[in-house]
Amino acid sequence: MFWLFTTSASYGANQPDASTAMPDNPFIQNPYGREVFSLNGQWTFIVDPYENGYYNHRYQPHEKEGYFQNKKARAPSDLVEYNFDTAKKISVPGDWNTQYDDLFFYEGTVWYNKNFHYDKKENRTYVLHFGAVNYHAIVYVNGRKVGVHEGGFTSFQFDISHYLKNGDNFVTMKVDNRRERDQVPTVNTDWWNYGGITRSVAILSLPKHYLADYRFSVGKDNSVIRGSLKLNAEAANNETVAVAIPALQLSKEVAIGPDGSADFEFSASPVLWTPENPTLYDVVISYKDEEVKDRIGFRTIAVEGEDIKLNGKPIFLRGISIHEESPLTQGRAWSKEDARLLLSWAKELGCNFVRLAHYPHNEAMLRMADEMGLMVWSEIPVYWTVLFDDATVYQKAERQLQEMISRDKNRASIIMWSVANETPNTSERLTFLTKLVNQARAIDNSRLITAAMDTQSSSTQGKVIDDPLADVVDVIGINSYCGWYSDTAESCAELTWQSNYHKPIIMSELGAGALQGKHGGIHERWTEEFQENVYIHNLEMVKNISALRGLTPWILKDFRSPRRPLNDIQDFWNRKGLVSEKGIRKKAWYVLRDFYQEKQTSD
Ligand code: GCB
Repeated sequence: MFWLFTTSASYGANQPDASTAMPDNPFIQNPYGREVFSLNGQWTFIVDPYENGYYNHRYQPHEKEGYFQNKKARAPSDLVEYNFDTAKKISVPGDWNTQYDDLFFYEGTVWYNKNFHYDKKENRTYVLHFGAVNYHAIVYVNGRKVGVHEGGFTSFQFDISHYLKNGDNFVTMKVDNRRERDQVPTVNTDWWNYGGITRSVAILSLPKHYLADYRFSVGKDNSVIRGSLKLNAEAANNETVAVAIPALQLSKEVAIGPDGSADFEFSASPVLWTPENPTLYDVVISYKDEEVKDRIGFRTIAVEGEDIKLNGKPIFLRGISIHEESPLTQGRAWSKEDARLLLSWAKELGCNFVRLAHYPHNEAMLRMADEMGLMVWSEIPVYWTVLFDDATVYQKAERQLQEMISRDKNRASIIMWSVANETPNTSERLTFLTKLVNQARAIDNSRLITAAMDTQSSSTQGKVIDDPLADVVDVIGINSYCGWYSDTAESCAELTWQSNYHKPIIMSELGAGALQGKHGGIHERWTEEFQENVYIHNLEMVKNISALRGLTPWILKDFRSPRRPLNDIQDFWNRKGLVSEKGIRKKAWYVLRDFYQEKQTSD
């Protein structure tokens, strides 16, 4: 058993001035299955491009006068050059770029503040939980720093029991989304660098000793359900946790070891989770006064030769790639409604699989995928050219990998973790990614590991997949834009693909750009007909890849990207969506839908 866990005591809680406190790890499993006090809604904010609220004029961090003090002028003569009470309002969750026109391109520091009243009780643990903040967050409660977090797409939390008061409180945050070379992702990506508190914020009220983490899985031959669980602290003698799966008439008192953890097992043959029948079971875990409920599916996933097997049966992954952008409003997606709509489009396309690119998506998306029956590729933003020879960058990537797996390990929908997208074929990269792959396997040996690669070479016969990373992963992802960045669409159908790895291949990207509603000839760029033609010939081409076990074309919906400035066509949208940013289908949509329909009948 491997736990991504350290007790909260080693972090901020007992060190009131924990200036470098890192978030408590792991993520408390199923935070919204606990007693939750939401901090979503209107916050106030101050844009601070010079970081005046953090540094003094000698460029030393403020100790007393920073904006985190949330100071007020008490007398008319007082000088306080900021005021959260009169500052503009901003919705949380939500990126700042799409809430104010003048922040559309803004990258830098923004301060957030929220005042709230809280009825604090004795003998409880209070944890401040964030779904995600892009990119760097420093969090203060009632003027005192509780911790920092780096990484824009993973959840984190701080034990604030010693900072929270009974009565009026405030949370202040410095959020900075500047891009830097030593970050993950690095400075250049092909997506919008939406800044802000982009996912939900809540205070979790927990017992002093609580159930921190748990994990369920089913044995290969579907005769046993295994699980493990962990308390936030060491356990006293003879302590037990009750675990039940009522629909299977299973329940058990599990004895906890002195370190606060336990393993358990039930003889059981649950109905296995599949995209056609995404069965989820209520599980109930009770420890002292706390009862945590979750909905969990059971399935196995494995690779055998060139096959991917779900519950022992070979499958073909009819997929589509998706960025975390709202189909309902502008900007980052975060809600259940966003998730439901995006995934229902994928379903209408005939998908049984989605690639959630290029970073871990919000938890609602994974829970919705569990419910709706979509298998998932989940990825960390090791994208293009992060600094592969930098040990600190490696640590950042590994931490994001751990945070992703820690949060989502109970989601049946996730069948593979991806460690990278389109990285250069160098020895530093191979060392870096091999370490990540090994780490992912050590934490979670129940899923497949993949990476999207664009390092193919050409022979006289066609394309050859030759990347040493292919030796390391379980499933090879290949990104190829035949007919868009190279070759003509017509030549793609003739292209053959060679792989000597004897592993399943997923065509993890293919596609072309089109402005929805622009029509013309099949060789006129940006028309729906051009995009449609590229799809027709690429879908012929993929039939030549004998080890092909799935595809996730690029991409479901047009998405924002600063790399796409072409006036009147792109206007800062990447136009490779099968639907426009308004949800209108382009012609290529129907080509892929027909291909998937055919595939489904022939499989
Ligand atoms: C890629 C990247 C993806 C880009 C896409 C494009 O290979 O993986 O992030 O958005 O190409 O549109 O060029």
